[in-house]
Amino acid sequence: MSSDPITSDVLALLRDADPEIANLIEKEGERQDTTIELIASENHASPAVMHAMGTCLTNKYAEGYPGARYYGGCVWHDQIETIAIDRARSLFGCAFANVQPHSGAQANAALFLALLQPGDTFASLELSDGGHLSHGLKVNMSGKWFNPVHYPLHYDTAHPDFERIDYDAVERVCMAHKPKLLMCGYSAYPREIDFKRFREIADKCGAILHADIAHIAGLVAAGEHPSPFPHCHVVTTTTHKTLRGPRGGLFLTNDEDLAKKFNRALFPGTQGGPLMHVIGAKAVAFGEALKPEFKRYQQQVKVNAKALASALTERGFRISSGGTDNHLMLVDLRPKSAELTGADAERWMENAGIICNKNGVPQDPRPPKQTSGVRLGTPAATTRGFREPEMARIADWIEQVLTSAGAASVTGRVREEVRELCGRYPIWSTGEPAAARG
Ligand code: DSN
Repeated sequence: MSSDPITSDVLALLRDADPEIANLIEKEGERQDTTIELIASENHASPAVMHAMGTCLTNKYAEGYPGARYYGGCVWHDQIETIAIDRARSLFGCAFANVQPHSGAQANAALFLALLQPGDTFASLELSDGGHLSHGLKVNMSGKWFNPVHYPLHYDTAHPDFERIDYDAVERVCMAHKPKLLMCGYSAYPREIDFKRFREIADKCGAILHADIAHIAGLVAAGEHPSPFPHCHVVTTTTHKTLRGPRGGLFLTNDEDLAKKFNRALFPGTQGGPLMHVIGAKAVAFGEALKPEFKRYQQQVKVNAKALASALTERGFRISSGGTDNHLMLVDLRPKSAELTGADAERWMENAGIICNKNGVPQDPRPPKQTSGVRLGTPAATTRGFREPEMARIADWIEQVLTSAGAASVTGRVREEVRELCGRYPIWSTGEPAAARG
């Protein structure tokens, strides 16, 4: 039975209406409650955020923008969307926000439509080194209809910035290819991004600078990662990762002309009706993020990430780039065992109740479905109240499970210990995420 009061309320109704789905939602609530979530892009949204999503707002078409809709009956929707926009602007300190993107990838697709013509060149990080599929993967629209060129990390082990962005190489790539758009912001990069340096390069090669801060949005909002503003022309993000809101996307800028272009490219360019129930929940989440306890939460996310990275290093794992400045780390499993793949590690850890995803490490010789590493993040575990001692325990459990090659006797014991620890840190015990209670 889930400790989440919203899911419990909904289940009471659903059990009669649709017992089959009710049963599966109940199992998922129980899974989240009793396992440790280390997927760096996931979090536990508050009951208030989840509640806003499960309301009558879902029933309404509100194509257009506040005050300029294509449907009647939008009076309350206009107010809700305007509040969401105003809170997003305050949170990120910028002049314009569009809260309608259904996801980060949708926001990026609209950005391409707004700023580029088919065949135009843009620059982004080598995707296998931490980029995102919407940053130029061959099978994605961004890679099929546009011309991505990629910049590297430092790959020389002797270099002091080993596995960090090679800014000189970014400049070389950009000066050679003159991209219209220069993208920074990543899915698996554990270090701070130097937005100022990126802007210098963008100005030199004549590119528009775009930051995709999907992963670090919560840290940025809390002042725990440097802001992309005033350096970046345009910013996209998701709202459900470190930002701890509903699943969705967001666009931000200080440039009125670019804001207008993006608005048209999103609607009617790439999306129809906005998900008003999600926009209501975004407003609630942005309100939560404006509170002082959100900063304390983000500080603890970083402290926990550093603690987990150190504890894993002490136990013989290699952390890509030697550590982390943000909420995530890439764990290279090879120093522990040459045979161990990320796919095996993900499966064995899940058997023990520790959830993560396999992830390539920079220059990984193994294919994406195997990988030599796993990506771990602390946003969700921090939400439920875990601190440094729990990070050390998690590192112990990971080592025990992986050195036993997933032996049933070890994973079974660890599964029970994980369940016991999670029982002492229920995600939703008082109606607020544990860490928000201060
Ligand atoms: N799929 C997300 C992640 O896990 O990083 C990025 O959108």
